[in-house]
Amino acid sequence: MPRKKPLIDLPELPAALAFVRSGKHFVLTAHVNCDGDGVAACLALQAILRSLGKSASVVLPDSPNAQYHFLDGWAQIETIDSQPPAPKAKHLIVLDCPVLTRIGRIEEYIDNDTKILALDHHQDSLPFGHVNLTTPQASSSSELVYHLGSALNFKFTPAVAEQIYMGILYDTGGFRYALTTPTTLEVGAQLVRAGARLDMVADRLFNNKSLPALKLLGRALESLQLYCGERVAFVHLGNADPDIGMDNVDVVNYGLMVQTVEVSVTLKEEPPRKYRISLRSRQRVDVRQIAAAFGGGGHTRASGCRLEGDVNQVRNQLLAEIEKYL
Ligand SMILES: [Mn+2]
Repeated sequence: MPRKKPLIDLPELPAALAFVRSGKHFVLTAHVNCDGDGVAACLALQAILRSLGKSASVVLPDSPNAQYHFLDGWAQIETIDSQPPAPKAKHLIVLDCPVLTRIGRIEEYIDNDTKILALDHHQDSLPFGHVNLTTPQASSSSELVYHLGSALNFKFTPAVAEQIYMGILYDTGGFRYALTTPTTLEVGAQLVRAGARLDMVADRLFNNKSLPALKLLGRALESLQLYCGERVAFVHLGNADPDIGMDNVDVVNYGLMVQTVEVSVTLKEEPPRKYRISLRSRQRVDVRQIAAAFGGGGHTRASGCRLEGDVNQVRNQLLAEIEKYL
């Protein structure tokens, strides 16, 4: 059957198609603390596989943030804790995850016979799958699911279009970050044509804070301080602050609203003396390299890592590394 030329160069696309066609039951998963892109990509790919007569379950290492509850298929998401001891998966698809160790207890699904398809767009993505549909050219894993679905001749329903649209919107900050490509915009247009309600999705994704989350944002912004000639912003949330997920408040993005700031950093303590660190940069600094210096990773403009110690120590360690790139 003649097929339209793909919008993106994916050398492993034929192998990914063969992988999908050869399987019957698929387990889909994403990294621990799965974000909006990971959830959306899993749900959309699940729907695409089911349309081919396959069975597909989304099983995540932990519960995703409830703010994505409006996505079709949300109620069927399973977490490994809700499961009896895992039967081994013959076909496992790992989405939005650069290294296999980040799937946490989902590893229990894997044995020597398990065939793995990795689908990811992180720059530091490792080819841990038998098939690796990975490229940093894609804005998001959700965008990759669109390309895979198109190659499978999937007819995008409004529900699936909205899942993918939300994943793209999440990872591109609403088509604003540098990883947005002309292809991403074309995919967005196709999804709107397929019935994605762009105003509804944007509203649910971006205007969706709980009151405690919004108040936490206020407290977090109170702690904002500038360093390195006002080029670095630090925000600190303590262990006592409610655990509503950093994701939920996007605190780190607010640092970049200060006009002089190039790098914005958020420290969330959880548990005491252990910090989850989010890094964002405006234009020049590759924060992925900064995160990598501490064993973390991510993207050029958005990355994360973890550090232990007292808050001043942690801040100074980060500042010393950031200064190298300013
Ligand atoms: Mn992603």
